[in-house]
Amino acid sequence: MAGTVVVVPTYDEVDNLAWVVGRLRAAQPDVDVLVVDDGSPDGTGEVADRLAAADPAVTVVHRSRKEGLGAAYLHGFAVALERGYDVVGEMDADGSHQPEQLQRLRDAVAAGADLAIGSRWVPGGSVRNWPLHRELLSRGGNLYVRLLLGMDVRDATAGYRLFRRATLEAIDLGTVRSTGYVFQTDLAWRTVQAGLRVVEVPIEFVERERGESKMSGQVAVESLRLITRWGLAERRARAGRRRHPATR
Ligand SMILES: Nc1nc2c(ncn2[C@@H]2O[C@H](COP(=O)(O)OP(=O)(O)O)[C@@H](O)[C@H]2O)c(=O)[nH]1
Ligand SMILES: [Mg+2]
Repeated sequence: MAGTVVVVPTYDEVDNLAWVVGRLRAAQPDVDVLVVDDGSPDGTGEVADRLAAADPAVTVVHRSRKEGLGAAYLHGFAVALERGYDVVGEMDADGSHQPEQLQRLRDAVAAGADLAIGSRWVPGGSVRNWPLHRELLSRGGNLYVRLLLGMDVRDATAGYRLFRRATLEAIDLGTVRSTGYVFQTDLAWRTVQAGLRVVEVPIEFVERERGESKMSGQVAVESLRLITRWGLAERRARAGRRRHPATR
């Protein structure tokens, strides 16, 4: 089966999920939806089951406990690849990623992107209703990524994405260990290192109006720790290439 599926991870999104899935199905009727719920105590999993019962394009994976965004996506990607989709996406369940803007990402993939990222920090991109501290955290985090990894991606932490199937198959998901939001940077970095094409398209990110953010200090610390480690490894690798240039 060819086609596109968007994976939507949920943890306590009972007031948002039906609204977001409904908008996505209306905006892109040929795109399927795979909800990955980590046993949300607020009943999000049951809402997802009701949506799936009413619409064959919507399916649900239930995980027993909260293991972080990265783990939820890895599970969702494995299911999506197993089902044979040739484009696999990411979208938050809280309305921050507007389903009405998914076409921009689809256009980028159709034009040759191996990974399309809906970016807040390219010209034309923006955030609505974000407190200053979140903007500083996102901009600072992305600056750190660019300084350490030298990766030319403006919004490496963004979670509105479409991957070609071949991209997910090329970046060795079996070795991904990041669990929090640094998972996004991890996958972008793997895609760049694999020599694949990352294209950013501007989006307007809208901060959630209902429910709570799962961003935490622990998530931020994991990001800092891993990006520093990858940056140092990259420096060592570059120095090694300078000392031992490949003979051609
Ligand atoms: N399945 C699952 N989803 C998660 C987890 N952490 C966050 N999410 C979902 O990931 C998306 C982004 O999280 P959110 O709290 O909105 O982060 P923020 O936008 O950075 O404040 C939302 O759809 C969350 O419900 C998790 O541990 N497991
Ligand atoms: Mg959010």
